[in-house]
Amino acid sequence: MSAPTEKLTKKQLKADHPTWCPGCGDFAVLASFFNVVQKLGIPHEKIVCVAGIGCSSRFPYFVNTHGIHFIHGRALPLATGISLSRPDLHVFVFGGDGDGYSIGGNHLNHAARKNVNLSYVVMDNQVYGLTKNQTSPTTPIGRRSKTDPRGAIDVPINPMSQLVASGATFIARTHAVQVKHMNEMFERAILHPGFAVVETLSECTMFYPGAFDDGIPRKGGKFDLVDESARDMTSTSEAMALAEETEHAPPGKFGVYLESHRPTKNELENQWLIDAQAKTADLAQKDLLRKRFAAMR
Ligand SMILES: Cc1ncc(C[n+]2csc(CCOP(=O)(O)OP(=O)(O)O)c2C)c(N)n1
Ligand code: SF4
Ligand SMILES: [Mg+2]
Repeated sequence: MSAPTEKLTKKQLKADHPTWCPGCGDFAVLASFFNVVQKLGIPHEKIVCVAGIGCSSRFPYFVNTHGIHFIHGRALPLATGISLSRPDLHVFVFGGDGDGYSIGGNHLNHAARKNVNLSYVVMDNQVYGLTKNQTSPTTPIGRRSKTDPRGAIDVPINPMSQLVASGATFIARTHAVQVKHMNEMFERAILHPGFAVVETLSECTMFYPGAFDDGIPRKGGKFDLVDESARDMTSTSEAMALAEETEHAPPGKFGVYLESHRPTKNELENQWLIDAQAKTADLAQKDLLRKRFAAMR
């Protein structure tokens, strides 16, 4: 991580007042982002926030950083380009379960397998909030919505097993009411070199109130943590077993499921550039590209 140029304050980081409904879980995610970015002293000018479309994806409006509110489901390919072309920046992607697991699901697989260096927070409320209550890919069977008035009939995806299968190198799960835990997960994701995802249960108080009460002890639920000391944190098979346990015994486990290391796409591309420049009398990167395109004609 690059050295801070000045100590960042919350006042500097805040932008428009969030337009989310009262009590929406996304407020806590925003507060956590402010805390962690301040704590880590990331230089203000080095932060980029990218999002797709959805209530959660309005995030870039509420932070005073470089940012783009992009196309539904397409935040990851755009963020990949930013990360690869400006490896000095800290690239954050924010979005919802619909944006990330439905319309953007295939991009998620590819950004993960490429191990692009960025941090991705999925604010999963198990519903399409912005468009006012449709079934999402994580909506449980039986839940009624505008698209399933008699209750959802499709088996929901398991975000954790999908992320493990896709090749993401850092995968964590947290709950927006567990602020300390969420801060810790975000901090570890930011410090992870590679593709880091934090699946964050964030309640839609307007359309799906109480969805995550079973993970809130003061409401009679349990907040059961992953025991990292008893696990091989680099093992995809152990992470997959944990993901299955979470699917079959809600609310499941919270914490880091997988923390593994392999070269990032950023590092591999950079090495390719260094090798190519060594063979071409240190041609500038843009001239290398021009040469390549000319050869393809
Ligand atoms: C290509 C395209 N298809 C559909 C939509 C309509 N749309 C906007 S947001 C959204 C779903 C949002 O759900 P989610 O990503 O879970 O975010 P939330 O609002 O719940 O935070 C949909 C279907 C759109 N904007 N663009
Ligand atoms: S509709 Fe739901 S997700 Fe959207 S701002 Fe309101 S509470 Fe939050
Ligand atoms: Mg949603």
